[in-house]
Amino acid sequence: MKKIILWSFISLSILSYSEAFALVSVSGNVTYSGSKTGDIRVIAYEGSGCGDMAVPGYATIANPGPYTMEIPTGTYYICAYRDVNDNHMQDSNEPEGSYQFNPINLPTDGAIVNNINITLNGSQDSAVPTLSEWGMIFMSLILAGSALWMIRRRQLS
Ligand SMILES: [Ca+2]
Repeated sequence: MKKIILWSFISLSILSYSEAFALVSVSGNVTYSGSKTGDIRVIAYEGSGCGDMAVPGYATIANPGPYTMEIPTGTYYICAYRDVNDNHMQDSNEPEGSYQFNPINLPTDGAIVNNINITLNGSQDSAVPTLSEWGMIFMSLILAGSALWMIRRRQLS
């Protein structure tokens, strides 16, 4: 009898211990269409926005795609950037993005939160808009067509 009580006490304390340190699993997808390379770091921030107070939980992925991180319960701004110069800091010229419904509230220990998707901006390294080959062919067809139409109009009058 004593053994059973002791064992239930031990298992109970293990249970409450693991519960006290339970984390929330946050996962999602990072998309990026630009040409810059480097590790993508997804970070949870407390406080008033991205870059305010980082929490220990974060995720690093080599390429755009799925990430998962474990963070304590709380309210967070989930943000990401591509660390082009690999200095583990977000610099001004590096692609960045944040979850569109920030901040997220994670009140439940052990919860699993999916679809915290982030799109990194690619505007700074996007190319100057140019006509594609098909665009050029289409443009010259319009030009030739309107020239023919004008010639015909002149001949008719
Ligand atoms: Ca950096």
